[in-house]
Amino acid sequence: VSVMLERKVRSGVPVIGTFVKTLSGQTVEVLGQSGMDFVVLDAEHAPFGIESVDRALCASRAASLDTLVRVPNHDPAFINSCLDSGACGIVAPHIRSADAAQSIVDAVRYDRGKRGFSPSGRAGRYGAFDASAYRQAADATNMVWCQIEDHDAMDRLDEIAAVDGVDCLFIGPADLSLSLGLDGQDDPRLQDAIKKIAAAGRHHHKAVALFVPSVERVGPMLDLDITVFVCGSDQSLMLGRARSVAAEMAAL
Ligand code: 3PY
Repeated sequence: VSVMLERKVRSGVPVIGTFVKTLSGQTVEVLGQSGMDFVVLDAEHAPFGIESVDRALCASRAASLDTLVRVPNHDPAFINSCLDSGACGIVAPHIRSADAAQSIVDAVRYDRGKRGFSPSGRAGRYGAFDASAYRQAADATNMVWCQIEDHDAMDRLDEIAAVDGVDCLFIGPADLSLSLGLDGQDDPRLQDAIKKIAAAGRHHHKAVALFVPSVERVGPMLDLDITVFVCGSDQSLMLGRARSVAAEMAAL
């Protein structure tokens, strides 16, 4: 059970992480040496199943790296398995209503009475953690990040942000711009939507996160009280650096 990331996110200290799309524990171990605050295993857009999620979470535990899982859908059984294996939070894609947000909270928090309880996984230290202490610690620290990336979610920002147990509104700019019918992410209408989501987060005292392709985009977002950033992925970081090495070589 991780305490650090939940505290940082709640207190508004700016944090940065990246998506992990490669199904290898070593990738997570390497990123554990990077100084990043967290990683998100991307089971929505990379071929993670529960066994590869489990292996990656074993590596993140060894590397002391806070790790969330972006789940492919809202299936409570998959969410439960990710948390039992030691994820410190769930990133739920395409949250469009308070009901959808509530269903994720119900799948994550034991105190809602719907999540199946097992202290015998990695998160419960294989049963070595006192069961009720584990349950309380899990409820206090496991996070729910709701992705806002659909035009219909824009009409329900307040009701989604108001759901008790939602910790963070995570803006997906690529999907949101597509859903709003915009041509690209530099469209000012996307910036307006980002400002509205940030305002809903501020109003309901919820953290707001944003996917960014590079850190250059972070500065102006801090002024909107957006403090959580997911920057690229293991694969985009590797490709970017490899391309610049190749380009530097070609320029000699
Ligand atoms: C988006 O930009 O739509 C995302 O989901 C971030 O990965």
